[in-house]
Amino acid sequence: MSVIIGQQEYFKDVKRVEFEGRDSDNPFSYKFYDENKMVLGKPMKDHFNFAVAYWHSFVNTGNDPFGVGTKSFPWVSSSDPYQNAYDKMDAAFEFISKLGINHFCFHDFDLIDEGDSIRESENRLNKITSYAKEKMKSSDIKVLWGTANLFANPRYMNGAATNPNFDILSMAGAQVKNALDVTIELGGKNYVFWGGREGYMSLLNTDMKRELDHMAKFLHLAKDYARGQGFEGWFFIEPKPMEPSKHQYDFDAATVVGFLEHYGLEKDFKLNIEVNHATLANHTFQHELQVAANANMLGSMDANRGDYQNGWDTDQFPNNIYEIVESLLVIIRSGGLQGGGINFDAKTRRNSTDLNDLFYSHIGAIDLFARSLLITEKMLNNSEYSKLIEERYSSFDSGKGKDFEDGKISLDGLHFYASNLKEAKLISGKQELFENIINRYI
Ligand code: XLS
Ligand code: NI
Ligand code: NI
Repeated sequence: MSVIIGQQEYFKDVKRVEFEGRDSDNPFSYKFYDENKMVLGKPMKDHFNFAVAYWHSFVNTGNDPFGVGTKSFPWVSSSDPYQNAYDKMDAAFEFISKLGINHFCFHDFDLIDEGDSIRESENRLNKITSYAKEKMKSSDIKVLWGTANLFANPRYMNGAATNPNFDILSMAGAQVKNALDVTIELGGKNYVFWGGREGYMSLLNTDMKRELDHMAKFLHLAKDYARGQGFEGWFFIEPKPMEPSKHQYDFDAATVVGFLEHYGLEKDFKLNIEVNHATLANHTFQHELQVAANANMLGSMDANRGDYQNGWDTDQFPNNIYEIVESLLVIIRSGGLQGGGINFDAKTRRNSTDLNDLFYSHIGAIDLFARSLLITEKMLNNSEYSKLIEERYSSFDSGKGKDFEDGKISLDGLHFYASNLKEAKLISGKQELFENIINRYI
C-alpha cells in the first residue's frame, strides 16, 4: 500500500513502516508484524484488521481534569472548522498509510467539530464525508466502525437514549441517523454503541426499567433504519461498567448478552470488548472475550490497557504479552472476531508530546499482537495445551458422563451412579503447568 500525503507532510521522520525483523535497530520498523506471513491458515493482517482510533490520535491533545492539552498537533492550527477537518484527515491518512494498516474508527464529531444546530452539523458531516470518500478511493484504508459521540455535549449529562427528557432522546436519534449515514456512505464495516452516559448517578431519581426499555427501543430504531439503508455490517455494543456514569447499563459482556437477548436484538448485535473496560468490571480481558464468544457475539476489540495502581480508564497502549496470548487463545479457539478487528482505543501519555510518539505507540502495540499470535500458533500446533484442556473434561467423553451431556440421565440417575462410588479421585487443575507453556513459547 502506498503512502498518502495531503496538502503537507506531517510525519516527516517516517516513511513507510516495514517489517525488518527482531534484530533491526530501526524504531520505525516492525520486529514481528509481517503482514502477509501465513499464520494459522491466513495472513497475519487478516487475523487482526488493525484500526487507528481517530479521537485519541488526531483529536485529543492530552487535556485532563487538571490541565489543558499538551500536544501541539500541527493539523489543528486553523480556526476554520472545515480546514481543520481536512487537515486532520490528511494527517490521519498519512499516519495510517505510513503504518501500513488498513482501518480507522471514528465518532461523528471526531471527523469535524459539531455545529451549533443539527442542520449545520449535517452540512459539516456531508462535506467531510465527501472529502474522506475521495481519499479512500486512492487507498486501501477502510472504516472498521463508526459511532456517534453521545456523551460530550452537556445535553447528554443525563444520558442519550436513556435520558428522561424525550427532546434529548430525539436529538440523540438525529445524531445516530447522521452517524449511520456517514458510516454507510464510507462503506463502514460495523457500527458501535458505547453508552458512557447510558446509566445513572443515583438510583433515587432513576426509573431504571423505563430507561432500559427506552434504550432497547432506540437500538431497534437505529438497526431498522440502517438495515433499510442497506447496511449489512454488525452493530456492536461496547460494555463498560462505569465512567463517566457511576453505573453504566452495559456493565460487562454477560450483562450485555442478557440485555440483547431479552430485547430481541441478538441477531444484529455483537460485542466490542475493551481491555480496560474488562478490568474496570473486575474481570480479565480474556474472561470478557470468552463470555462474548460463548454467546456467538465476539465481534471486535478495543485494545488498550489499564494501570495496576489506578482505578480508571487510562487507555494506555497494550504491552502485556501474557495477557494478549491468553486473549488470542480465546479468540482463535472460538473461531476469530466476527466482522470486527483490533481498534487501538489507546492514547499516548500526556507527556508524550512528540509526533513520533504516535508511531512508537502503534508500532509497539501492533508488534505485541503479531508476536503474541506467533506464540499462540506454536502453543496450539506444538504444545500439549489443547490436549491438556480436553483431558480435563474426558470423563464426559464416554459412559455416564456422556449420557449426562446428551441429556440421557436424570437426577435419580446421578444419585444411583454416585452411590456406587467410594470417593471421586482428585484431578489436578495444573494451572502452573499451563502457565509454563506460555513462557516456553515466548
Ligand atoms: C470510552 C470508550 C469509547 C468508545 C467509543 O471509554 O472506549 O472510546 O470506544 O465511543
Ligand atoms: Ni472503546
Ligand atoms: Ni474506553
